[in-house]
Amino acid sequence: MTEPGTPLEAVAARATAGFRQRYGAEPAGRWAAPGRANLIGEHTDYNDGFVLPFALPLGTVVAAAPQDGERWTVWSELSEEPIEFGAAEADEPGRVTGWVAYVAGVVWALRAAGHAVPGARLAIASDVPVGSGLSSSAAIEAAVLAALVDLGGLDLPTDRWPRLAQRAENDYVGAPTGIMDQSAVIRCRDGHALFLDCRSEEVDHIPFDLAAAGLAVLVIDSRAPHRHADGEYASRRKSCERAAEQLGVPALRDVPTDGLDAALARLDDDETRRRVRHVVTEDQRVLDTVALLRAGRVRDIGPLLTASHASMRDDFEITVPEIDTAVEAALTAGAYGARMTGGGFGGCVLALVDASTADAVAQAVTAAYAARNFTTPRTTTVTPAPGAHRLD
Ligand code: GAF
Repeated sequence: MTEPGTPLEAVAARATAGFRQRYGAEPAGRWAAPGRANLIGEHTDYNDGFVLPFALPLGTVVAAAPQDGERWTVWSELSEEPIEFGAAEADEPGRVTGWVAYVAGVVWALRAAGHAVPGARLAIASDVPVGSGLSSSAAIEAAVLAALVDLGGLDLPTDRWPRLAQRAENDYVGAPTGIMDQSAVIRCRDGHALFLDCRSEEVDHIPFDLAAAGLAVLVIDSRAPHRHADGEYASRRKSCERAAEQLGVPALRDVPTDGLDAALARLDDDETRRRVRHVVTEDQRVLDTVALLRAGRVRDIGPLLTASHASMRDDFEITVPEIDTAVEAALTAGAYGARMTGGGFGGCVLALVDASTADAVAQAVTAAYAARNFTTPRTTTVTPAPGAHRLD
């Protein structure tokens, strides 16, 4: 099993070194944003429902300094040379592509909201793995947003950041995602999970003290290749929106759990019924998980996590064999609960385990993968970390 993430200082040191090397100057400051895992509440955010993510001790750090004019120069560990774009490219969604689009998207969203975004040089380092479903893109958006807001002295309270970062992703990059990831990487607190009502954007910070309960959350990176994830995500979202329309409600969040059977009876195809059942039951599982955590019954959330996984596998149909194998192996090895986290079609699994058994569970998953000739998974334990913040 690998150790929990690189300390943020090490990532920050890489961002600073990159800044000095590429720009021959000192950064004016450094801003960090974490990756996230979602404890429970999947594909509920764009249905105006509930989610319960927590920030990971894996971070993205932006070292930045202002530069004259409306120009943004960006280097990251993903690129050899810095990439530059100006206001014309930033103002036209889709013009900047690849990973820099997340940066250009933030500039665009700020400008579209009427803010005078300062020109800047940025150097980005990250240990949030790309393509593992841990929100590496939201981490870039949030760290860049934090840097630009500070450098420009913009009047923009943090509770408005998630919508701006989401706009960057929806309208500039073109991914129709919900509000969860940006909210998580911006609003999470150390030692807590973030209970977010995705309609009102009200949050409650729920203590999630694993160590006190002798527990650990094991993150298993399935390393499964993403299989048409973008198209499948968009089609799930459409199908939920169509179902809400058929049921005459603003969003599936408005279908009450005790009215689920009646609602399902009004839908005319089985696939849509299963999609709706996932969303409505998942919202309820989030509420039940929050109630248990509030009562200090952390271990008892296990069955809810596993039920969430079954619902994603059977009703929402967003899991893949590597992911299901990881969940089954973790449960067989004694995990209290396990589920895929994130959008699906690959990515990571979370398993709630006794801290003393984390290694054994990780080994059992690795053995199950070997037996099926899957690429060896990466495993690590994590604890809830803080959201985006300025380092210095
Ligand atoms: C992805 C999206 F970005 C989120 O908005 C959310 O819908 C999630 O998938 C599924 O819960 O991470």
